Amino acid sequence: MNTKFSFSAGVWNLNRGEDPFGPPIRASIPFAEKLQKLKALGFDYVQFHDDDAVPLGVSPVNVAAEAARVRSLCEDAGLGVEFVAPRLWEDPLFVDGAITANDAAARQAAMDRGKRAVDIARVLGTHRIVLWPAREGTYIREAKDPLASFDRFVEFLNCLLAYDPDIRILGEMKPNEPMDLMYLASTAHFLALAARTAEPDRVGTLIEAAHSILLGLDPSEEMAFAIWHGKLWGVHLNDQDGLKFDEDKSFGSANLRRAFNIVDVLVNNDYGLKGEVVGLDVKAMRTQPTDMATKHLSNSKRMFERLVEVSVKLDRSAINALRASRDYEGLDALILDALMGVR
Ligand code: XUL
Ligand code: MN
Repeated sequence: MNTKFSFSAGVWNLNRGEDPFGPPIRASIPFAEKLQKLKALGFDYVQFHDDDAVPLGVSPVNVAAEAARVRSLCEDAGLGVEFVAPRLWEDPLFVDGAITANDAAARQAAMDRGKRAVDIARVLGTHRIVLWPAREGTYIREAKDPLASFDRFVEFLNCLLAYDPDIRILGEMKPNEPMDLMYLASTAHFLALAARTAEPDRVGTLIEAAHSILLGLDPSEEMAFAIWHGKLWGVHLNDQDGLKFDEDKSFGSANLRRAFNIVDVLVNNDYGLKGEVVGLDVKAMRTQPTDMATKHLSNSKRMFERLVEVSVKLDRSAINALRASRDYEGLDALILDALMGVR
């Protein structure tokens, strides 16, 4: 059982409130100030996309120096870097996907971009590369050959694994958005693909709660399955109110019991003891003004910590007795009482 956790968030979790239907409505927060805010909120790590850390305009000879400057800013703020994620979805070159694009030149550019992200990660002091394969799917199924696409995934992963012997690749899978039809919609798909790479032991997952929910699955069960494989190397906790767009709501705000089950699985299976971090991929509501647009982070962290207390306090022998007598109504009531602070 582990009850001591480290927390992280991405620089994108302090954003300007833009959405697909409206422009930014909050002032942008300078980078160093974001780090200070995260530290003040009790966070230990920060997460980056490759170009959050080193903009694409920086010439290749200066990438390492710029990454070193970012590392010192993080160190000055008292934060470590949890991971770097190559942003393989924005460049017009990746319009048809990066890893699975039909155009070989785009696939080569994706590998080059992935290697650049590894270079940045090395300087920032992390061996975790998170891969959210955003455009690796299709709008219509006839557009790509699925078997060739799976081969291309393996080729991409093998390329990065060969490039650096220390990195770990964490697939963060999502079933839809921005694409209608994604390849490898679930964690289980990615784990099955990982087994076909050159080094399966270096390919694992980061599971985002909202992504599991969008898939119609329970996140705690997806996380348990990854833990069972020894491959839950990161989490993005948040909440999601049904099958809509990816909402990134504060953790526990839509379904408290689902959040409890996530925490309970992490607590009871030693998540964190090998350096795994609790990431909170939450967005402030668009209505929040700048000075109040950190409460999504503090509320999510507090919710996690309170649910750890609930998990620790649960009467496990009572639970075992209720399981043994198959009194699942009694078990249901015990959990609901615990969540309401009654037991
Ligand atoms: C997308 C998402 C990303 C990844 C990092 O839904 O969650 O922010 O976490 O690329
Ligand atoms: Mn995420």
